[in-house]
This record gives sequence, structure tokens and C-alpha cells, in this order.
Amino acid sequence: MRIDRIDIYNVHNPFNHPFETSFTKFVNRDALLVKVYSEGLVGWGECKAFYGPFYNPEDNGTVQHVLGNIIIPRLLHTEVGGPEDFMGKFKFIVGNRLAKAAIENALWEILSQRTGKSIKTLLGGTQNEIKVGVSLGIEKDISTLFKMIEKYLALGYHRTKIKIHPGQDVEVIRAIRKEFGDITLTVDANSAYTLKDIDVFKAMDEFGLQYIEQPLGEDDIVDHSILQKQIETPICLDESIVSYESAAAAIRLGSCKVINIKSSRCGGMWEGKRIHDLCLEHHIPVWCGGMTELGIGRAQNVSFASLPGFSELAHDVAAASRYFEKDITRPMVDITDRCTIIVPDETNGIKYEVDEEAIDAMAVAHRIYK
Ligand code: OSB
Ligand code: MG
Repeated sequence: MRIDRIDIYNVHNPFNHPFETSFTKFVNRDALLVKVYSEGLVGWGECKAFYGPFYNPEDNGTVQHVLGNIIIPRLLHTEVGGPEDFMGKFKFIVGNRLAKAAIENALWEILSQRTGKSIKTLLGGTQNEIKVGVSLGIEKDISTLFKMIEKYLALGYHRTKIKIHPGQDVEVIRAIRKEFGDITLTVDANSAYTLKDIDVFKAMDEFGLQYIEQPLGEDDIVDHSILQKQIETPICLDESIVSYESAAAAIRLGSCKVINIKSSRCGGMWEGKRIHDLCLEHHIPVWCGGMTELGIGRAQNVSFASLPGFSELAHDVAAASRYFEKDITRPMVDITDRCTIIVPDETNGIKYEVDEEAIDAMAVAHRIYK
């Protein structure tokens, strides 16, 4: 596919409820969207970076630089075979995987249009619908958190995940178990702890959590393996899994028993699928993570989560209305009465059209490269 033109939109969309993690409190979703033009077709990609480098080292500013000054000038007016070929051609760029994934995802969209096959079919997805869970932020007090938990349990969400940080952890979990009993519960620390806090994690063993997500450093594989050996609760790595190689290292060292695959964190769906296949081979349960995406990224996550390994655990792919009043797809991504999301493919007629008027209304900048 020849790449003729690429547009980058900076969009701004307020959250309907602030989302607080151990690293920052989000009030708005500020994101970059890419629109890739190829031989009369158009594919969209959503970059999952945030306004600052809190979750991983990239942010919207670094992505703008890497796309605008490094990747796009080398991509324009060239031939690309597809996502895999793109990843090979840009392997010389170290890291910056969220930036790469934005373009990579758009190439899947173009490939889908060229072949008349859904992304699900192109990837080898097998599931018609995916099971959704909810990720809840840190709240100012326990009664506010309880109200949020109640709301999503009532909607049928299959798993409740709460964000924790030092000082708001074990006692919060104890209170939730007391109030809500045996619900499927997980916690996500987003790297807020070190091995010095080992007693905090030992204390969590009595609560039967499905897993503890990313307790230690974002670039750490070794300390997680030390921690995993001393606690019963499975560790699920998120931030630390940035590639096939890091997943292989984590599996070999026993650093986790579960992996949250965010394909964007690893450069895109092609790399994400390699990690999925590796985990399946090693019997490591996986689920599809989220980055509070707008509709383009959310819909692509739904397609990605159709892979066979994603059939057991619930995903951080909620209804768009969990975060936003307005979104950029028609219809907005939504849940069924079973609290699943239907995977779009050529047999069910489900599609998420990109709502360009909504994008224009949310855009604070628009750059054209051609
Ligand atoms: O660690 O999974 C995470 C949101 C922003 C950054 C990191 C994470 C999250 C979430 C929300 O937990 C998942 C979602 O619903 O999109
Ligand atoms: Mg996480």
C-alpha cells in the first residue's frame, strides 16, 4: 500500500468523571489521532499516549515529534506491505511504541478495506463477543468508591478493578470485601510500590484477588519475580510488557502469572498478537488492557480481544459511556445485556464509523503531511 498523505489531529474530550491513578488525576482525554490516506482508502489510528509521561516514557509531545519529524517523512510516498512490514521498516527507532502503534493500527484499517475482511478475521480472532470489566479510579473517600462499584456491578460488569497507591490499599480491599463479598476483584498499582513494601502485598493474600496489576517499577522484571515468589496472589504485568522479548523474559523469570496485553504499548496489534501467542503457548492467562481510549482505539481493542486467548478474563474495554458523554464513533461502543461487546466482522454487520464531525469539534490542532 502506497502512503499518500497523513493527517494528525490533536483532540480534547472531557471525562464524565475524573479518573485518578497513582500517577495522575485525569480530567480530560487529550489524544492524537492519525488519518492515513492510501490509494483512495483512509485508515484511522488513535495514539494512546497521555498529556504527560506518567504511565510510560511517551506522551503526546514525544509522539508528535516522533511521528511528525521521524516516521511520517520516511513513510510518505513509499510502499508498505502492511503492519508487519511497517514494524520491520521502523525497527531502527528505539522504543516509542505508542507512536508506532497509532500508524500500525491505521494500516490494519486500510488492510481490512483492501481485503474486505475484518481486523478480527485478519488477526485470526475467534470470539464473537468479549467480556468486559471496569477499571475504577482512586476516589476521595470509600463511600464514593462504593457508589462507583455498585453502579458497575448493577450494569453487569464481569470484574471490578480498583486503583491503589501507598496508604490506600489493604484497608480499602478489606472494606470492599466486607461490603460486596465475593465479587471478582483486582487491584492496579501502576508501579507505585517497591520491594520494601512486600508486607503490603503479603497482606493482600487473604482477600482472594484475581490478580495484582503492576505493583513495582514500570521497567522492572527482576523485582517482580522476587515478589511473585513470596505471595500467593498472581501478579499481572502491564507497564513492564513492552515487547515479545519482555514478555518472554517475564515468563522465564516467573515475574507474573497473568499478562495484560495492551497492543499499543508494544507497537501495535502485530506485536500484540505475537505476545498473545507466546502467552497461550506458556499457559499464561491474558486479557486486553485499556488506556481510556476514544472510540477509534476502543473499537480496535474490541477486535484485538477477539483472539482465542482472551476468552476467560474480563477486559478493560468498557462501554464508551463509562468515560465519555460524547465520542468519535457512530455508534458509540456499547455493551450488550450480557455485559459483553460484540466484535465487528463481515458476518454481523457491526461497524464503528468514524464521526469526522465529532473529531472536528474536539480538535485543537490539525496538521497535514503530504
Ligand atoms: O494501568 O491499566 C492501566 C488507564 C490509563 C492508564 C493506565 C491504565 C488505565 C486503566 C483504565 O486502568 C483502563 C480503561 O478502562 O481504559
Ligand atoms: Mg494497569
